[in-house]
Amino acid sequence: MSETDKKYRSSIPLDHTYVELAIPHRWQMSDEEMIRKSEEFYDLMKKRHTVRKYSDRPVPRVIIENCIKAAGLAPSGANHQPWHFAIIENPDHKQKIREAAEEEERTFYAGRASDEWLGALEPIGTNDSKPHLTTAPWLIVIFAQRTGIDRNGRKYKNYYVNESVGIATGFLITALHNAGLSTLTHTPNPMKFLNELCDRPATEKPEMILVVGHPAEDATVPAHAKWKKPLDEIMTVY
Ligand code: IYR
Repeated sequence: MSETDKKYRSSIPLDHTYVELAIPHRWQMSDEEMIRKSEEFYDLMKKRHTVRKYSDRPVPRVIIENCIKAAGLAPSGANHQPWHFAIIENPDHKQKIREAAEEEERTFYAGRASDEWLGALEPIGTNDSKPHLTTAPWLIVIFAQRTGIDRNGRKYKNYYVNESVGIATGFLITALHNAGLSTLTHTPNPMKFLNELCDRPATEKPEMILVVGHPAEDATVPAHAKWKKPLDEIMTVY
């Protein structure tokens, strides 16, 4: 096994055996209780906004760890859990990420993006300046693992990688919001520089940077972001 494979191998058991367990947890709720819980969760999620301006108030690492543990519970293709979360608090490291991201963004906003794309971003008010990448206390770089290396050094394939990482990211954003934190899903384009800056192998694809912290005193949200499609537009009853 190469040193790189050794470094990135996973503890995944790949012995292809099927074992059944009694269901480990079962809710015992009345319909009324379930209705109330669904309403309460909707109210909680209505309070989530993407925040682009952060205070430098520190956030204890244990909160980030707990939220990543929750994200790690997400369902995934064949339960391969094809994700890795690089968490960054070090100011020099955040500065390096900011510089590389801003360099990519400058070319994006200066013409690499189509006029249609830039037009779509106008109501969001984004540009190539990304100060939140250094002011927010934590950056979480989310990597998708297209393949993995098992403990014996054998390469294996992952399945439904985008879907799995998308679901885990949703869990993570929800867990951070529930813990009283704000986030920004930031997608510099392209993002290959993150492999080198986070020391992750080429088999992993950086999906996004999640900026995590508390909003700055003068933080605002774009009015456009508070428009949500009504239920009858996002749902059809058959
Ligand atoms: N990556 C750029 C552009 C961007 C693209 C979309 I689609 C957004 O919803 C927001 C921004 C940036 O982060 O500025």
